[in-house]
This record gives sequence, structure tokens and C-alpha cells, in this order.
Amino acid sequence: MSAFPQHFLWGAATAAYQVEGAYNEDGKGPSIWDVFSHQPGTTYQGTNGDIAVDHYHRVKEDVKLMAEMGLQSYRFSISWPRLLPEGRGTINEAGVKFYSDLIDDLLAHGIEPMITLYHWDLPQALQDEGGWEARSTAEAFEEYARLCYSRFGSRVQKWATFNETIVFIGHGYITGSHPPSVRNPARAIQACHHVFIAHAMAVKAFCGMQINGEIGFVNVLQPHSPLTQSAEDMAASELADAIHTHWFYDPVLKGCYPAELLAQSQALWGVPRFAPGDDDLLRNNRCDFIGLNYYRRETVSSQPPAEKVSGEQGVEGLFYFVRNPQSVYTEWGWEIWPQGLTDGIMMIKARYGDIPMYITENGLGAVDPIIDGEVVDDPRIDFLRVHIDALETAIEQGADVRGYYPWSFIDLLSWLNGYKKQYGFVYVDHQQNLARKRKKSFFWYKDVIASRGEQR
Ligand code: BGP
Repeated sequence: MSAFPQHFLWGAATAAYQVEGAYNEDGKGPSIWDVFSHQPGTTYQGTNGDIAVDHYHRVKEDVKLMAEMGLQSYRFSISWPRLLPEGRGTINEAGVKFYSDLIDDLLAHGIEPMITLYHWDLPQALQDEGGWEARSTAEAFEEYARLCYSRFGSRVQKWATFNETIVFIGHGYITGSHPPSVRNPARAIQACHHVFIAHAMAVKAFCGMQINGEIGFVNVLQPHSPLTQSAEDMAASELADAIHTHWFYDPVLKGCYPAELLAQSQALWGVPRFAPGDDDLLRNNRCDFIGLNYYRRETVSSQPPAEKVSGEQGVEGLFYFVRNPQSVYTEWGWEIWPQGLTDGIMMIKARYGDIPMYITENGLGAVDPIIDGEVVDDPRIDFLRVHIDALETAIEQGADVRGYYPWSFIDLLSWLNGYKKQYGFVYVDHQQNLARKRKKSFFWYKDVIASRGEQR
């Protein structure tokens, strides 16, 4: 018998900008990604989500495929500017209808929806007013969240406010590789604070409106291991935990920032600046659950790497992410380390107690082999299998994990890697009018679901 509980949900995930397309149809307003990706040189070979994989027009076909695979839950995000083209105010009823129909269709097929309210596609109109650096964006987010609760709340029980704040704030305001392409840590910290405030406001509204469901936050789960057991590397790894993990989990799970780091940041940069009432707002509006996106761990050194590798680099002068010479990496330089999923889950349990968890993303980005017209994605099957093993170990060790959502249901747009980096159970043929094709992993995951994790 596997350790997965009876009510455990076997799901899969996507995000609006990466699958929908129809970027300017039926009254949708522009998002920051629409504007950013249209600027030359910002994305891989100029790829963008204008059409993406045309999920907006093929949604019925896609839900049928989900049902055929036996999916029990589908995690997707709502495009804020599709509902509120200006970010607040006038409602685009055609946008509401798209998601309303999707939810009805999922439920009709016995698939439980899990909604992410913000998967990075901020309305450009709000960016023009300062984006996440402006507190008014948090207020607009509450208005948007209330709209979603009132239109979908009687049918949807699982809600996440934000996806991976470290990524959209880190890339948006520190490395500059995502919109709004700022490179300024102090501005990043203040923008990030407004995201936590927006989250707390949305949780408060959720409770106030008595929505029958649970609301959480989705974070990157990225455990850190010191390169060596030297005191310097161990200290660097602890610092990476504090800055890259605790800073993003504590405010939504404990209701406050890690005290020491907060004091240092405020002394150094004067941020985050708190408005009156922020302390209480954070403390009183914590998550019902935490969503964990696990792809890899990082190996941490106190010294910069001899040669630069792609991916995250750490924080100059404090800690550096380096290659572990003993380990295996994907084509995109991400370490394959299933044990990190067990370790990460147990680390969250140790720090935050018995919080319910969902694995909201986990997957292998690869160029899939095609043999005699079939997509034979054995490396993906191997990757998911060992990660499901690792997840089962965490459950056996007492973690309350309630669902698993591999990234992704279907091949989709990778933010900075175009359509080359594939993750899906369903292949999309870009030469053949975006035709869908079941991959080998589709049939494999179907059996995993049908056997509730026994057969894998
Ligand atoms: C996560 C995002 C997803 C997805 C995934 C894979 O950070 O939440 O939206 O993109 O990473 O990333 P990539 O496409 O860069 O390989």
C-alpha cells in the first residue's frame, strides 16, 4: 500500500499567460508581460504569449484531455487584465465568462479547480501607476480578489493568492530579466512588502466573505546545501535559507518577517516601510495552506564559482550558487535532486508546524525525444517517479501533503525559454496548427492516478 491518503489529489498545473493566448481578444487589457515580451531582446528568440498554446480557444478540448487522463484537480491562474482590463473598475464580462465556463466544465468532469490569482501578469495600467511599488496596487488586488470570490467562490474551494514572489520580484526588480526590469534591491524589498500586504488583504476578504474553501500562497521550495562542511560555506548556506526562504515564507505563515533580517534591511536600505496597521494585517491573515513549487536544490558556497553557470547566482558578496560536481543537471542547468523534495517538505514542517501543503509544481523541462511520431518522454517519467517516491517518504515521515500538481499539464510557453523547454503530459505541435498529442508520460500518469500512486 502506498502512503498517499485516500483524499490525496493527483493534479497538474498551468498559468494563464503561458497557455491562453488571445492576448488582446474579447476585451482583455494588456498585461506587463504583453508589453515586455513585445520589446525586442527581452525573451528567448522573441517568443511571447500572444497565441501561446491557444488554450483560450481550445479549452474544451484541453479539459477533455484532462478528464481522459483522470486528473482529479487542475491548478490554473486567472489573468487579472482579462477580468479587469484597467486593473480595477470596469469588469470585462467576457473574461469572467471564460473562467466561469472553464470551472463548470472542470466540475462536470469531476476535476477540482485550484485557482492562482496572480501568476505574474499584472495589468499594465497598474504598472503605469507604479506597479507593486505602489501600495494602491495591493488595494486593487483586493478588489480583483473580491471579484473572483464573488463570481467563482461558490464553485471553487482551493485558492492561492500569489505564485513565487521570489521569482517575479527577484527577476522584476533585482536581475531585471522580467518586467518591469528594475535593478534595485531596496525597490524590490518594498514591492515585495506590498505583495505580502495584498496577500493579507485578500485573505481577510476571503474570510470576511465567508467563502467555503481554503486560501494559501505558493512559494518556491528550494533547499540549500553547503558545498563543503567549512564554517564559511555552512554560514553562506544558512544565509541563503534566511534570504531566499524565510523572508518569503515567514510573512505568510508566521505573520511577520524574520526579525534579524528585517532589522538589517531597514538599517541598510530603510525598507520595508510599514504603513500603520501592516503588522496586524500580516499577523491576523495567514495562510490555510502553503503551495510548494519544487524543481531543484542549490549548492551554496561562500566563494564565487570559478566559471559562471546559467540560472540563479546567489547574492554578490554573501553567498553563491555553484555546481555540485557529484550531481546530475538538466540541459538548463537545474540539478535533479529528488531528496530535496523530502528535505524541503520536512524543513517547512519543522519551521512552521503542521501546515497543510500541496506540491503545486514539480517537473522536468526538456526537449522531448520524438520517435516514429510518438513523444517518448522517458526522462520526464523517470523524473516524476523519483519525485513521487520522495514525496511519499515525506508523507511517511508525518508531513500533511494533500496534493501533487506536476508542471505542466500541457507543453506551454516558458517565460524566458520559449517553447523549446517542454514540461507537459500533452505535446503541442507548433508546425501543425497547435495540434495536441498525448505523450508517453500522459499514459504513465493516467495509471499513477488510477492506482492512487501505487503503480508508478
Ligand atoms: C516556475 C513558474 C512556472 C514555470 C516553471 C518552469 O517558476 O511558476 O510558471 O515557468 O517555473 O520554469 P521555466 O519555464 O523557466 O523552466
